[in-house]
Amino acid sequence: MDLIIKNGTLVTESNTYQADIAVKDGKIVAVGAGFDESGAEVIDASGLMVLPGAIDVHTHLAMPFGGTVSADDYFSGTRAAACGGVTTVFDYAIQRKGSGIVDTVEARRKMADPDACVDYAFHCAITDLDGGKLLDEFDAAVAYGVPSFKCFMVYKKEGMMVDDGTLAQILLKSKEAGVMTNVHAENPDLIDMLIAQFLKEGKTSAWYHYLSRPEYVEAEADKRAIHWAKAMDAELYIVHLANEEGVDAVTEARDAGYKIYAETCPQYLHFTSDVYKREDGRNFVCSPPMKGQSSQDALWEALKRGDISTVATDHCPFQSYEKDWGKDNFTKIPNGCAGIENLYPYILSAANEGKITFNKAVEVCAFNPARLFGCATKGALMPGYDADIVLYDPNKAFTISKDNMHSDYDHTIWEGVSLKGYPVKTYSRGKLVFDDGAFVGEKGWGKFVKRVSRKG
Ligand code: DUC
Ligand code: ZN
Ligand code: ZN
Repeated sequence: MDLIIKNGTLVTESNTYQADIAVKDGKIVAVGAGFDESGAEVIDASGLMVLPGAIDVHTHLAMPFGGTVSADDYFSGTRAAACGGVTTVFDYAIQRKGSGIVDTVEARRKMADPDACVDYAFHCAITDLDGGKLLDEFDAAVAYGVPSFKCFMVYKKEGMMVDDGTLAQILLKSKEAGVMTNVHAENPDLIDMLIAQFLKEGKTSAWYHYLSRPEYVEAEADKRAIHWAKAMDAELYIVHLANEEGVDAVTEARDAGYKIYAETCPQYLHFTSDVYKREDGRNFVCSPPMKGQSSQDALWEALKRGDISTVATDHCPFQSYEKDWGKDNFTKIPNGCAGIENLYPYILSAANEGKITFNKAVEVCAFNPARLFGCATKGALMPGYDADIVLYDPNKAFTISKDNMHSDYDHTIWEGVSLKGYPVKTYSRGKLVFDDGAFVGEKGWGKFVKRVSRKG
């Protein structure tokens, strides 16, 4: 045995119990008691919770966007992930006109491989089907280990948006190929109309970012995507769901038996649109924007009932000077916020405060992401699974500051937020990568996760 974690309280998506974990060659080999300790490193986890590492299925590392590139690359982003108990990071590889799916993913994989500190995977965002040719590549992408694609229903000017016809074709082909279709759902025409109106009226503060993308802008696109998925009887995963009407539409479709899944993000669970009235409101600009209190309440309720399946971050930070480009014009603010290091601590703190159970926290941050996106050996503490393990101290108080984070950004929307409990150790395939506040991992340790398709 290489490592034995003993005397801890194991928390899975369905169970909480006392047990020891034995690790060999990066894998969990046994869960129980009375293991032979000879030659093994033995960690006493008395008073700690032992959890599967989180899986952040939504990040944008080194992403060219908004006239710049997001502040965390594959090294700093995955270093921060490790320090927040995230042991697998899913990034979005954006396909561009003229490129294939596998080529697109391989190019990003080349960037990630020498840098990643924890394991990583990609979804491919398809922006152009090349007259249908890309549909013929779905099977090859699945065989390569990428069984999930994204459609942006916005970002027309940025050349990333797909129209309804393209979305419908992708949904149909995805069903056949065992692919999960992810959508960023907002209505581009409504956004353009509202932006034009506000700029004409000289309304340029960050508050108008929210008002140009209010609840109904997101809800319309959620409902449209759900409509198409239902009509095709295809699976659909709505990323960063943030509005109440969308939650209701997802719930209704799920109640009727459709395979519709939703993700939300910690920022939507914690902040409301009021942040855009603040002097530093531009720092909170992301799309979709934070919404009103009733949407936030609906998100928590849906999370508790199981109509929101995952929590992920949409981690896409920009530096203060870049956010400042939009001080006098909200349309010039690069969209995106930090979150990769805050995901698990935030959701676990919510559990520690009694808002949800610890089992639910593990379910939405580790178990469901692994199952929905085909990580066959991740998201659970069971023999044969990767030893991606977090030790969590429920009694450790922690206040988030950019100075105790491990990203490359110079500010965070989470500054000053206090948490009850905090991870104290993270293991990635049995290797200690985070220890009591410090990153102790290794650049290049992270491996590409070859995922299995929705067909198994
Ligand atoms: N939204 C953001 O805020 N940033 C990156 C991409 C996105 O959809
Ligand atoms: Zn998005
Ligand atoms: Zn995103």
